[in-house]
Amino acid sequence: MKLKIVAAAAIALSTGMAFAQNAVVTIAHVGPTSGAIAHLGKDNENGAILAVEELNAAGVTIGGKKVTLKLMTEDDAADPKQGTAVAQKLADAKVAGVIGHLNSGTTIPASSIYSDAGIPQISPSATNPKYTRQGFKTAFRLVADDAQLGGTLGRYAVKELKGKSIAVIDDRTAYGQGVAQEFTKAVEAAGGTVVAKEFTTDKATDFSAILTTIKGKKADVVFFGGMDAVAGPMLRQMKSLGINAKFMGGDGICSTELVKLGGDAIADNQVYCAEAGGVEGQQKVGMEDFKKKFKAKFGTEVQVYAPYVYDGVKVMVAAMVKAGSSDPAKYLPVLAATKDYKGVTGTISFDNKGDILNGALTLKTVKGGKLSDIAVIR
Ligand code: ABU
Repeated sequence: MKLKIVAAAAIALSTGMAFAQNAVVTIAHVGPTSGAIAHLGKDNENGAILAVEELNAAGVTIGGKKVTLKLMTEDDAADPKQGTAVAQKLADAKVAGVIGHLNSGTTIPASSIYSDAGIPQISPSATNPKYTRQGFKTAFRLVADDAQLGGTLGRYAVKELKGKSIAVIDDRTAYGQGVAQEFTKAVEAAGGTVVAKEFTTDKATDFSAILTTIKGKKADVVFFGGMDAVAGPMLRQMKSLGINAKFMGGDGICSTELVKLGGDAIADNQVYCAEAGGVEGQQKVGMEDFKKKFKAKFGTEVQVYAPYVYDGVKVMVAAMVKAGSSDPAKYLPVLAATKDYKGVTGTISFDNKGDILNGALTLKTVKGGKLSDIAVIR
């Protein structure tokens, strides 16, 4: 675990702000910045850094006082135990709010610690429905959930891809298992047949046994509930075993990294996935501007969820400004009442569970070595 405090001092100096005279409000970001999906954790963390820098540069006034935002960044390594240790550390530090965690497997156990401490938590990417169904007033989510993801992808597999023999693999995580179950339910409800249910882990690298079983069942669609770091090597092994099936997954594989990891094992229109959010029409302009700004600052493309982290920080700070206080007890009800906040990820309002209202999905495929949008679905 590492603790870094970034942005505030540098911004204060570069903008000439009187850092020492401003009250400091500390917000934390948590994600896996080490391990197999560190590229996703770093992507999210960079979204938070960008938001805090912009807010400090523009100047933030809360309750009539100028404040400087300080960002604490923590690594949970996508590990549930490390996730709860970090959450306890942030609760002890009395941070004003938390943006994170990235994985459902860390977000859900951490959420009870934040709830006990009264600290608002916004997850930009955890999609397991349980997160916002525990009755915690402090839990918010900026993306659609696995029921929506798995349901849409399951129907698409049967109705659009015309899958006749569908295989399902999951990585046994809270996310992977949940999204695979929702996918299976939707396939069966749409009249499709699941011919194999296999599982692996989020650290596995050899899939030859389960892929050989799937090949024997003549699957024409393979769904994987898990993350890009596992899906990439799985796609390569499918190719080397001569499996030409379509490959589907949820938001965990819908990253720019998947295209790199899969490389020439990915044929055009073979891979289908869904990001658990999406913008249409005029809102695309804001998202494109964000992506350009992000690339200019960090030198990398957005993976998936950096824009949702960016909006998470901004919507949290907007609630503090509106409440006139960064005290969680005072700004939490204002955050919960957020209505029609215009973010780069779309219009943000929360329902009474803390879920995004009218959440979207963006269905994508890989074509020409790039992720390409098929449709935004609500
Ligand atoms: N939603 C995909 C990645 C994060 C999760 O575990 O939910």
